[in-house]
Amino acid sequence: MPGPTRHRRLLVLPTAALASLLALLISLVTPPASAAATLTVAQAINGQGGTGTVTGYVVGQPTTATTVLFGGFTGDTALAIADSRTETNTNDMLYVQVSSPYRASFGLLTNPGLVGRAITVTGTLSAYFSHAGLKSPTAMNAGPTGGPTATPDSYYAAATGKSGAALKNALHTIISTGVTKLSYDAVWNALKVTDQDPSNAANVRLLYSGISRSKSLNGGAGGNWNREHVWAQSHGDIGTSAGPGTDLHHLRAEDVTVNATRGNKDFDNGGSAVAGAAGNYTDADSWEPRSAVKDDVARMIFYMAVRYQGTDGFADLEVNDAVNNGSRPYLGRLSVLKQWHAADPPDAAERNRNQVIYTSYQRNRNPFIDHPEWVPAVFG
Ligand SMILES: [Ca+2]
Ligand SMILES: [Ca+2]
Repeated sequence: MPGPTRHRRLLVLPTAALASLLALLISLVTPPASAAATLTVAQAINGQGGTGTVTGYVVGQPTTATTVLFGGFTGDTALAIADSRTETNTNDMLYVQVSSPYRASFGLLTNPGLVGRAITVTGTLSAYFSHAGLKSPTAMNAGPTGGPTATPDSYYAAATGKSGAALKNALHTIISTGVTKLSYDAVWNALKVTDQDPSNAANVRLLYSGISRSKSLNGGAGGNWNREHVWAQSHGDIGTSAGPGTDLHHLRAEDVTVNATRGNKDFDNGGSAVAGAAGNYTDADSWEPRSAVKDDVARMIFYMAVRYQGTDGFADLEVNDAVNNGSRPYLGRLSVLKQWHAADPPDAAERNRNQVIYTSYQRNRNPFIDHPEWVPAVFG
């Protein structure tokens, strides 16, 4: 009785399993090009030769075999793509030649907002800049904009599945570990890269006023731009020593006069129009930025509240639902900031800025730009 039963199982059940195994083996050993499968960047690096179609994230512009620009782009002819949006090691990148038909849509000088986007490109898998590459493309397509639907990123692995205080704590650890802190003086040159005007590489784009102004006009005089602390310095006395007062995630280029008018006001709706900064409003206790950057401002404040928890020599910064916070380590108004965030998702320029700060300066990211859904998950 047991004998025949075992025999039937051997004939029936393993057949299905063997069929699955055989299909898997066929998929593994079939050459990618003939299968028309889309390759990962790692597969394309390890399988140079012939033609192929590769999907990866745009991370920068290669200039030598070992150098990739992550911001301040200088040309439209080459891209570096990787399997991770946060890749910084050139060994794990594929260099893609951008031939003339594709430069208007895929050149990084013209399209700096492509950084962080997934693209799929078909061409010859051969060396470019003496580095694993893809040349003579015959098709290039951009995938959907980044965000929560993009490939899971190892950077945020410890935050996966968490919410509330547990998520806040996990994100605090992630964005506080291994960071590089800039000097206040180094912020000048960093802003010339992070706040570069996408349509004029000689200029910075000012946050509130939206004005495009020469990078060389940094300083303290009228008509100059200077370093705006979106989390106002007096709120928690963060100052300008290396730390929250020099953190690029909330420092922005702004006109000297407009910066002084904002002062240390909390953020809220309402007030009178601000001279020299169209679309901005202010009253005695608050500042309302122009609509295009309201959401950016909100995500900067949320970043600061999570990044600074009172454990590194500075105050525990928090968001509250008040204005007139003055020198307290709070910034408001929470309910309005949440509205501004929810009304407008991160755009290409904001995602590019986050990537540049990560790759070129601080080695940390604003999680609320990468995962907008984490704002309600942390702040209710
Ligand atoms: Ca007000
Ligand atoms: Ca905090």
